[in-house]
Amino acid sequence: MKLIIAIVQDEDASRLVSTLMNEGYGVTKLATTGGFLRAGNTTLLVGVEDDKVDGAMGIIEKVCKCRKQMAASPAPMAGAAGVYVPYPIEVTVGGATIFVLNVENFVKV
Ligand code: 2BA
Repeated sequence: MKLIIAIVQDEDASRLVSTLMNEGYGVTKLATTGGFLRAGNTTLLVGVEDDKVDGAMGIIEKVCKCRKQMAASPAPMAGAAGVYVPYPIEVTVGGATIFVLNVENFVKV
């Protein structure tokens, strides 16, 4: 068994959960925050049998879109007067950041 941890954009989360559930996957949805943008995103936990991993990954790939977002620079440039001024940068977020972990034990009591 595997545990898929998928970090996705909030805009894709609802459709992704519905699609996974409709296809018979169990899903837990967590409200999370990205460290770089400090903006909300969604993390899904999906426990799956080994032969279902590809199916789940295919759904995640199909549903989750890349989007461009503007962000303040993490390390501001020095301004002319010696004041640090953050400058905007464009980042491409998504489709999804996915980790697939081996599950040692799965118990429901
Ligand atoms: P954030 O950390 O808010 O990052 C949002 C987007 O900002 C990233 O999109 C990437 O395009 C950009 N970015 C992140 N760190 C950067 C940096 N040091 N310099 C320049 N640009 C940077 P994604 O790569 O699609 O990541 C989306 C979200 O997935 C991340 O949100 C974070 O919550 C999660 N994530 C990504 N990689 C991760 C990792 N290795 N471990 C844990 N979570 C991760």
